[in-house]
Amino acid sequence: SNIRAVHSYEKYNDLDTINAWSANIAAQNPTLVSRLEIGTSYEGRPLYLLKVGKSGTNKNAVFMDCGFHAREWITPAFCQWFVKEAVDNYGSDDQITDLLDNLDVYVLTVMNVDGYVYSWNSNRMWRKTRSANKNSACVGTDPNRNFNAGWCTVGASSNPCDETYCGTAPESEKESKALADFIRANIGSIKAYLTIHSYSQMLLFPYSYTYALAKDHTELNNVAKGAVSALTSLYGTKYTYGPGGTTIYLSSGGSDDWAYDTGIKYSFTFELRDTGKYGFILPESEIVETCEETMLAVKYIADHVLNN
Ligand code: ING
Ligand code: ZN
Repeated sequence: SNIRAVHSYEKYNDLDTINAWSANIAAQNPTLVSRLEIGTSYEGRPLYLLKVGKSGTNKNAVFMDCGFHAREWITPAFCQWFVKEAVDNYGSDDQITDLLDNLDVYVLTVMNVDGYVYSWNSNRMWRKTRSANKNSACVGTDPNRNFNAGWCTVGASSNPCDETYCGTAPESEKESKALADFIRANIGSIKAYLTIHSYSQMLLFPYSYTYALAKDHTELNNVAKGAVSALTSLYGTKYTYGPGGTTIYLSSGGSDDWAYDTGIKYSFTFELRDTGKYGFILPESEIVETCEETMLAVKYIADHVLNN
């Protein structure tokens, strides 16, 4: 249909609705939000990045992405919610105001745009990108196995028909390459990398491609502990936290491990609600609570970045 749905923060929005929303929120809040295009997807869709923050010189930044995996619909909903909270509360809430005066937050609301559209129109459980694979009828690469961090060594597949297919090389996917290129171009200012997935209720940090502890393990563990405690304080939602390899499973080519090895110390993967009752098909009735509690964890991490 060519009739665009009305945007709502309390519902899942399709990609056209999200793109119209992002254009609008930037136009309505020009001193706080701007929209950049960091590349295009395999199927030619723009990859829009929102830059959220008060203009200033030499600001540090946090990069946050949602929608790596197509079916994880709660995650683009959270990225939209984050931007809403920023524009609604800047100037009235001291914590948000301080954060946005001193940090820019780059928000990639839907990383895997082609997969997201496919999950709306054809297969609700789609995970990967939608790129064609040579000599195979199977479509797509797992974008979270497609980064240069122990690439395709463990917990990833070299078979294009598998859900964890690592692709033909690190950053073989246009979406991964665009994200990595943007981070490399801004490596001096980006101090934190947050990648939002679902489900499992976990806060993960490097490493996932090895059991070796990260150089900053103790600090990352303390930050994760504080962030989880903030999240749980709102509705009692229980989260586990720790290195990806031991907390969820060993897997290589993840964007958080790549960001960490590229020099971004505060690199975290969120696994939002729930723990499996609804899984990827989290009901819309849980969007508001999920976003409210996750905001507390993200603000906790951003505060830590600001003060360290
Ligand atoms: N989970 C992540 C996945 O890509 C993960 C877990 C995190 C793997 C960090 C590697 C690095 O499998 C989901 N739900 O996608
Ligand atoms: Zn995921």
